[in-house]
Amino acid sequence: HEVENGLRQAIEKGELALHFQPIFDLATGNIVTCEALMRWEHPRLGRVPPSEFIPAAERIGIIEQLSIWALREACTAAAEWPSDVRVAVNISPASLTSGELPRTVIATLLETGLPARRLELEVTESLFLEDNRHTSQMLRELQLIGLKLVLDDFGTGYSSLSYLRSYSFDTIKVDQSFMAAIGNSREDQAIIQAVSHIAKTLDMETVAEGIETEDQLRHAREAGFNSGQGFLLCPPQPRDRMSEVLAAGT
Ligand code: G
Ligand code: G
Ligand code: MN
Ligand code: NA
Repeated sequence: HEVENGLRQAIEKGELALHFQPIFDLATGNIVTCEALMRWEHPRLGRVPPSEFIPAAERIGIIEQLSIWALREACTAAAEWPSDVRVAVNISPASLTSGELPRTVIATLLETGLPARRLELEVTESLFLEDNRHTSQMLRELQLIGLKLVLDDFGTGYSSLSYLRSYSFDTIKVDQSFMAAIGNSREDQAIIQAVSHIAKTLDMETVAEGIETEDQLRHAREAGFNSGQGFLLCPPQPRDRMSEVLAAGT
């Protein structure tokens, strides 16, 4: 309960922060996107991981407020970066159900001055609602604004392939569990190659996440992934370090 009660006030008390993790083009080595990752420093409990407080926010019905906060913070930060890399914001599927998201996004882009083409929204596949007309219509509205939609944690949901058919995502981010043991798993190697092939055929980009070793990086490259993210390439960075990270180029 301390988590749930504390979370209700976390925004006002300024306890939430965004960190950013660069995503690199595997062909050029350039940063193409930075993913915003929420951090919460509770005064007594210390750092509470998102895997704990995001589900808590969903339970107590404030996930939409958290998403709006993250969206505004991320767009504000990105508008000040010294290059035109994109910023990716995680959107909990629970925030898709009210139908307000497109309007909120438009208002936030106007307010922060960030061009729509510099925003990506990541939607976690494993929590996706079943084939839902409202959801697919809203996702299309979001794309019409000019931003990109990323299907996050791909391969962990109940019907991964049918999401590709029902919704028009721009990018597939393959779940890091497929990269974890890639070096000695013929199965995982076959899966990431197949996903890469499907994505190319459907005109989608691919991101490999959870790249921690040179070997994993090589497998992602050889499978033809467009970009990669992971501790090997760059861990999540506090917001005030991003200008430096981006100025360093790569
Ligand atoms: O950064 P970390 O590995 O601790 O993040 C754990 C999980 O929390 C990830 O699945 C990530 O998608 C999720 N997460 C991080 N920040 C946000 C956020 O701002 N909104 C939502 N909905 N999820 C987030
Ligand atoms: O939104 P998503 O679930 O994809 O969030 C990515 C999460 O993965 C973040 O919590 C981030 O801190 C974490 N992460 C980033 N790079 C790595 C990595 O190389 N290995 C592992 N295990 N986790 C990572
Ligand atoms: Mn993500
Ligand atoms: Na993910």
